Amino acid sequence: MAGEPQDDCLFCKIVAGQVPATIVRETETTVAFRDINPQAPTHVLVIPKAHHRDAAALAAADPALAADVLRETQAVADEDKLESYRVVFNTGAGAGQTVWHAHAHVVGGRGLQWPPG
Ligand code: IU
Repeated sequence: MAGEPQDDCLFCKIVAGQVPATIVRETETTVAFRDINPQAPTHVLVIPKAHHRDAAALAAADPALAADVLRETQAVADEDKLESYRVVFNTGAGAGQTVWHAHAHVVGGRGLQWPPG
């Protein structure tokens, strides 16, 4: 069911404290942790604690929670003192999504090219 923890979901396990992660921020509804394979000096993932398979499903099921995630991307950028940064929601396998629990990548701390690959 949407929002319920999934046994086979790595990010649900991070939320539950069953898989270690370098957590940088936590709120009642979200967790932010450093990506295990960083693509930039700052590469943090912001996730809702509730399980939703991708950003589109999250926004459809719980717009307030989607807003919480977005607000936390700004908080992460502030914490790492980033003047500019990129927020990415890879949505679908063709866009590079590999973990099926909605997450925002906050990437910064170096120059970023556009368009992305
Ligand atoms: P993607 O947008 O679904 O491809 O992003 C998943 C990210 O999760 C990716 O950048 C991984 O490096 C990251 N990640 C992680 O931080 N910790 C893990 O244990 C695993 C993946 I598996």
